[in-house]
This record gives sequence, C-alpha cells and structure tokens, in this order.
Amino acid sequence: MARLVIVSNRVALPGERTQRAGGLAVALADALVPGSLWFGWSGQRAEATARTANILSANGITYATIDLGEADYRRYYAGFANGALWPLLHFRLGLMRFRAEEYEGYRSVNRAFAAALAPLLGPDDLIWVHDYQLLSLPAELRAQGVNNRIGFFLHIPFTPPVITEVLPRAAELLAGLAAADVVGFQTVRDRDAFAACAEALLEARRLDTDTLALGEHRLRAVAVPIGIDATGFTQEAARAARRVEARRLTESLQGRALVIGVDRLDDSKGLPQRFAAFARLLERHPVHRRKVSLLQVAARSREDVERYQALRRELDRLAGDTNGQYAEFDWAPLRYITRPLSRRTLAGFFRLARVGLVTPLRDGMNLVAKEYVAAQNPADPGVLVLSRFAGAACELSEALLVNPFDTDEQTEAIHAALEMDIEERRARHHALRERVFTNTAALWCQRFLAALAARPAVRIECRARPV
Ligand code: GDG
Repeated sequence: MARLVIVSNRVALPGERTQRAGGLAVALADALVPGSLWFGWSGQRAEATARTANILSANGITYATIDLGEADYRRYYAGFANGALWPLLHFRLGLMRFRAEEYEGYRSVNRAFAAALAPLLGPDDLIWVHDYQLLSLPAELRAQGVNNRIGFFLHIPFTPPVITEVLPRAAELLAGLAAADVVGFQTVRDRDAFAACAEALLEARRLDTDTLALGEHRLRAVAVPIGIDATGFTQEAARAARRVEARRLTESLQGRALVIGVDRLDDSKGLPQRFAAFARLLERHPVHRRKVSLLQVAARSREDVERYQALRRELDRLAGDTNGQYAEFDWAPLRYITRPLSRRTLAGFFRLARVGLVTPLRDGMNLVAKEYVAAQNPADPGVLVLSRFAGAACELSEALLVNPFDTDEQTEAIHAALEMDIEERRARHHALRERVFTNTAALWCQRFLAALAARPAVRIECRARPV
C-alpha cells in the first residue's frame, strides 16, 4: 500500500498536544496510520528558515518539521496567509491587505517546504497537502521534480471569480494549486467557485462535474465535507457532563438555561453580531432576563495579526456593555472567556447547553456545529442555531438557520430555540445526529484518499508549470 504523506502548516508533534491540539490531528486520526509521514512547520522561529527537516518518530509515524526564519514567518503567516488570503476567501474584501513582499515571503516558504520535503519522498507516496497556507506547494513540489500523486484539501471557503480576481497574482496562485491531481473542498458551492475561477483565470475547461482540463493536465475538484469522530465525541460528552467542571457550571446556573458559543477568536466567526443579537434578545424578550446565560468561549488566536487585536478590544467592549446594561447583582447575562478550555470540558458544556450558537459570517465547515449535535442527550437535546454561511449548513438543515448579518433574525432564532418544545427538539436533533454520524472524519479521509489514489485511465505526468 502507498505511504501517506500529510503536509500542513503546523504539525501536532506527539509530545506537544496542548489544550487546543486536536483540529487536524483529530480529523486525520484514521489516515495517520503507522508508516505515515507528517511534514510541516515546527512552530519554532529561528534566524533563518531551515533547509532540511528535523525527523522524529513516534508510534510508527514519522514527523518531519522545519523551523521558519522570523522574517519569513511574518511575511508568510501573519502577512499573506492571514492578512490577505484568509479575509479574501471569507468574502471580506474590506479586510484584505495585499503586500507584494508578503506574497513573495509566502511563495518562498512554500518553496522551502517543497525543497525540504522532496528528499524525504518515495516514488509511490501519496501526498496530501492541507489548507490555504500552502496553495503554491503543489507547483513547488513539481518544480522539485516530484511526480507523485498530490492531493490538496482546502479547509476554508473558496470565492467566486468576481471576488478571487481582486487578489493581485490570483492567477499565479491558482496555477500553483492546479498542479495537484485532486483538490478537495468542503462543499459543492466551494468546489464550483473554484472551478469557475479555474475557467476564468486559468482558461481551464470543465469536462464534467469534478474534472477540469488545463492543457494536457486533468485536475479533479471534489466536494468532500469534513466531519468529526461522532461516536468518540458523544461518549466524551456524556462522561464529561458528570465531571466536576460540568457540575460547577450547573450549580452556577441555578436552573437558568445555558446558551453556548465556542469559537476561535476570529473575525469570520460573527462574534460581534452574536453579542448584538443576544443583547437584543434581552431587550425585546424580557422574559429571558435572569433566566438565560450565554457562555462564550473565544480562545485567542493569531494574536500577532493586528486585526485580531482590534476584534478582541471590540468584543471586550460589547461584553462589558451588555453586562453593564442587564446584569444584576446575582446574574450576569454574558460569560466571556478568551482562554481555551480542554476539549473534554467543552464536550460536557455542550451537553448542558439548551442552545448552541454557531453563527459565522462565513466558514468552510465549522466543526463546533457538529460537536454540539453529537454532544446532546437524544432524550432531551438542545437546539442548534446555525449560520447559513457555514459549510455545515449544507448538511445540517434541521438546525435553525440564520443570516448572521440580520440581528433580528438571529435574535428571534435564539428566542425560538429557548421556547422550543421537546417533540420538536427531539425531531430536529434526530435528523441532525444522523447526518453527523454519517459524514464523520473517518469517511472524509476515506473519500478524499479514494479520490487521490484513483489514477485516471491514462496517467498524464504534470511537470512544473512555472508560476
Ligand atoms: C478551519 C475552518 C473547518 C475551539 N475553541 C476551543 C477548542 N476549539 C475547537 C472546536 C473545534 C475546533 O477547535 C474549531 O474548528 P472549526 O471548524 O469551528 O473552525 P476553524 O478553527 O476555523 O477551522 C473550518 C475546519 O478548519 C476543519 O476543516 O471546519 O471551517 O475555518 O474542534 O471544538 N478546543 C479546545 N479549547 C477551546 O477553547 N480544546
């Protein structure tokens, strides 16, 4: 069997599993079998970007990492990846900041990844590259003479041509990605947006739903939604609901309903809009005053990107305003935590929450939506309020779907969720649960790897296209 080589910006090293560890490592658990290699940045910044990888083995898995030079890191990560690509691909043109030197830094880190990875590859390895930090990597690997099958999965949304073309050098960037054999997206909408961009910017021809022709090269573009380990998370939640943290939370609520939000502190997650909708709930529906508490866990992320610091200040202010206006000496409507909690603790809190708020302005998928569903007690489940603009909405249509930009709609959905009777809660949850237990992380891996392993009838070697 071919060896799987995973490439991502960060590698979750075995000894280094922090509170936040999980994410990709959890999603890839089924793919990372003994014998696999995981390559990426070590998380360490050095004077200069390393040319060769440090190798570590644990449980049969090889971890190969490189340190990044400080200047490269800033231009690549805080610069182009999170200053330009992240806002662009989340449809936030007003937040996008393009700087040519940051783009060059991004390209050079992608080149450094390719140069350090190429010598570690065997001829039959299947390479699976992850996410927006590494869009140029397929072409950079081809430029190193790598002819292996290369798959790429984009965890975040993709934009249609009218938005994508605003990014200077968009065509060059897309050509770099198109050097892969398979590109995967969270939803059909993202896959189709990519295909439209390939047609508009690269003169690709769409041969069928998921095949693009770029000259002689055939590129498969597939929609494969990511999922969670639903069984594992359900069990974790049931156990955690009996632990001390969940008991302390229950006691502190004194019979009040819990509404929960758990997000990275990020401008795609719709947090200011969520706080505004909750404040309006208390204003419009005084019946909920003293009866409901919103617990928002928003672990700080990407703190060296300026936008994130401004968002944090804005949320501090909004949380203070709401509590200042509505709190009483024995009740605070909004509990707001910017430190991460352990995954286990979160699972237990999800189970206790009558309402789960997942209201991003735009999101590739959003795993919190699926975790909230999996954590519920089927006999007395809570209600998911979900943004239409999360990829998860394509699968989880029995949630209360909202436009997060519409404060009134969001407010009324929270109200409806709090008032919903047990029959409707059970019926909606039953349908949602089925979806979450079907489209799991394991199925996501299997489906992507099946597409990656399936060679076209005639294998067309794709050598480097200069980008
Ligand atoms: C990207 C895409 C796509 C959150 N706070 C804490 C914590 N979390 C965990 C959640 C969940 C994960 O982090 C977040 O996943 P999301 O999917 O919600 O969002 P992104 O981080 O933006 O991920 C997204 C995803 O990739 C996968 O493809 O769904 O659309 O943007 O698992 O539970 N975990 C812990 N403490 C926290 O405070 N332990």
